[in-house]
Amino acid sequence: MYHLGLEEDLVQVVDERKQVDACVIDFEKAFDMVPHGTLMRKVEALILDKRVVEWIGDFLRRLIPVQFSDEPYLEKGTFLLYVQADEPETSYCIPGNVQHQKDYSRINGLPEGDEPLYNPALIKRLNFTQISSLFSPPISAANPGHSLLVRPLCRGDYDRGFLQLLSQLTHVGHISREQFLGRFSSMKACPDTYYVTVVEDTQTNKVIAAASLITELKFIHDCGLRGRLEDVVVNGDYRGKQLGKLIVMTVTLLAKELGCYKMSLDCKDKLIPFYNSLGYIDEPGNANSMTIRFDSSSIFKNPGITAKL
Ligand code: 16G
Repeated sequence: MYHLGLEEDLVQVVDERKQVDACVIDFEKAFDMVPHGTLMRKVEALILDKRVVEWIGDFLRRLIPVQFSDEPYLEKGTFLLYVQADEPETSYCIPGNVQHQKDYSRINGLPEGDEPLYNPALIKRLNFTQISSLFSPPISAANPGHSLLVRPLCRGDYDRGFLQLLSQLTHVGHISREQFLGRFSSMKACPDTYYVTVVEDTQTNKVIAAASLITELKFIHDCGLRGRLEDVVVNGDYRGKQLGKLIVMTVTLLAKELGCYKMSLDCKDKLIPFYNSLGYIDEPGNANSMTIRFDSSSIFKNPGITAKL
């Protein structure tokens, strides 16, 4: 097997009139969600050369090395596999490229051609059945309701009203497209840390709810992972559709899925009953959240501050 880093190499193979069949394998599904026996039975049911089937079997048993994608819009675990039917032992595995972005978006239910902040497959695998009693009528991240889509924040959400939505929560400021994209890239450059999640109304192409999970690496708790729930907001026009519960529980289940040992939040006092109803509690003797603000207007007004910071 050869790893081809350049599209030109593939073009060359085609130029040499060798047959090249292409298929996309999603590692997450292949390795983590689908029993390999079932997957192989499905592969065997396809009309493929026997050696191709054997090659995929070897591949699933990790007997064949695989190069993961370096492309910024493709998550680790998504790559393109070219299996040459007459010579499967010389099949190719290459990172996806820009041409495949549209397919990637379609497969993952993202706005066409857009880039997600994190792997959308993580949302799809969340198990809402364990919290089904919270929702009436039943909804989940996979089935949030007519024309609604729960997904990671995407670059294009600058134009889908994400910042205007956040301004219903607190001060946002005037953020240019460049600033937004720069911050998005910075978040994306911190692997496995920022999980900004949104609900989109696909009829209006507007982001109408959002919540963020931020994970924090710890030394304590056996080098554990702590989750923080931040920036929860639902567009006022969409209240009464259980979207607050939905977006909070989506990132809460995500924190659990990612192995966080706890998830915590700060909120306005009036929202305490809402978060209590979702399982968040003021732990006895451990329920304080304190703040020091560094904006010049308020820092010296905090009682008790005697030294200049
Ligand atoms: C709320 C938010 C917090 C956000 C803050 C903004 C939740 C659970 N909490 O406390 O994430 O950062 O409001 O308020 O969404 P600020 O502008 O006063 O910092």
